[in-house]
Amino acid sequence: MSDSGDLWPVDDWDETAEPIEEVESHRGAFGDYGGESGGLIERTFLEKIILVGVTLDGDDEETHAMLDELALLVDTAGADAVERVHQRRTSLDPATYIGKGKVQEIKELAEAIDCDTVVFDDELSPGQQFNLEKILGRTALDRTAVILDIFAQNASTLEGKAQVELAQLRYRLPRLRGSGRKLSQQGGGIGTRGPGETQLEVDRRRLVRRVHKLEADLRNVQAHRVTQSKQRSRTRNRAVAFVGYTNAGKSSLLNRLTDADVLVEDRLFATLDATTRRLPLAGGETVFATDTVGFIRKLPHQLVTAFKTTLDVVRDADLLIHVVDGNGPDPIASMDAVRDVLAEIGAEDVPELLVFNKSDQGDGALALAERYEGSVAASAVSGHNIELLLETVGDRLRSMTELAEFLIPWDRGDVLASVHREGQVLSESPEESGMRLKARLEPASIGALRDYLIHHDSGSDAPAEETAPS
Ligand SMILES: Nc1nc2c(ncn2[C@@H]2O[C@H](COP(=O)(O)OP(=O)(O)OP(=O)(O)O)[C@@H](O)[C@H]2O)c(=O)[nH]1
Ligand SMILES: [Mg+2]
Repeated sequence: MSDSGDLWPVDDWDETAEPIEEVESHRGAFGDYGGESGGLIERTFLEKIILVGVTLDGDDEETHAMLDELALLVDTAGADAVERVHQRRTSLDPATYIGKGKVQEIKELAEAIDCDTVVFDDELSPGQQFNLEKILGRTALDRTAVILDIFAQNASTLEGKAQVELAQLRYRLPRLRGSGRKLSQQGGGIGTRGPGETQLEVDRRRLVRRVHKLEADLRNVQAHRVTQSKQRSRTRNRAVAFVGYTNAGKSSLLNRLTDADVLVEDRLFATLDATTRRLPLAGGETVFATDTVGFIRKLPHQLVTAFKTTLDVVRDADLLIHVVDGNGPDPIASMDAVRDVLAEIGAEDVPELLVFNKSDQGDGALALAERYEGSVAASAVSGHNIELLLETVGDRLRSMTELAEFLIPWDRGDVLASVHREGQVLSESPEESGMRLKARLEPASIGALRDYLIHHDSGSDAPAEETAPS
């Protein structure tokens, strides 16, 4: 076994260090990071994977639940999780994540069962990954790499592909050094042996250039979106966004409500691209409803930032329909994970309507709906409570606005335009001194227009907010 003296120094990327010897070979291609836009996993055979989880201060049960989920991720990525290794520690080893003795144990296990790759449930630092691969003699990956791989497989549109590639590159760049010679050959078809430092520098420069190109492309997409949403706000249709844990049933609900025909699959991260449809509500008004990418615990930060353009629609929504699998393994933990990501993208203040989906599958969804006031238990598959859901969405949106009546002088076309822009105009009648109109507006907009206000009905029919579980 190598002692830690041979390992990559943690947090110390010595540019002049000798290129490492290639690790003894293994079949696994799971960790080969693909080409410039490819996935991370070679699927010419079903790779055998060992999963590794560490319990720090939580309980073991939580770690095992995370490992269950990791096994599902590995399965979705197209490999086979055959063994699990679990360790309790008071802190993570900065050089090898788990203890060195445990690493040795995993190496022996991997040899015994002829496993190709070891996947760790937390993001490994580049140094940890390098050291683990060196000791284990096989690919060491983390949860982030597996999630990135699934995203790469599922990306279909140009924007989705660009976002995933950007996330992958941001993940790869700091690791180029750590994987040394091996990666500089595989990083995109250079293909010659023994490239050493110079080749690494070439690779790195090439990847950085590519990152800049993708960032610029995505900025263009975003600029286009902003123009579109400005056009939309002129007609002022309100917008709701479906958010939630992956596989909760967001796309199924959008399909059920709008004939959206979005791909629904019993697989993680089936949806990557946002799809927007008109959703007619019970009261006759129409809102825009957008289906979005699913979230997961420990969602890679690289993905959250790369998907910024897609996720802007969440931050800008008037209401989030937070879909929870009411019969999933740990609905509360998944809700917390979703809220963490919402906070990360700056959407924590957007009002949220909780929907406990899959009520056809068991009592979980109904029990949760009782516990969270204002929430709805429903089923996208059986149609249970779909009408109630539509009504609740309408009520929640209306509760955010108030009815007001204005008289706007003829010479204030700008004010008239701003009422149209900011609210929903219900009626307009021309009078001698100006235009009289009734509109629904948010209280702040009404405040700004108070000089022209002739009647204001602030009696709000707002339903109670969700309350925390008792
Ligand atoms: N029994 C039951 N299954 C459902 C329900 N809603 C969705 N599903 C199933 O759950 C799985 C995931 O559904 P999707 O609509 O793709 O879930 P999603 O939230 O869009 O998932 P991602 O896009 O992967 O994040 C599919 O197999 C659906 O058929 C429901 O109300 N009841
Ligand atoms: Mg979906």
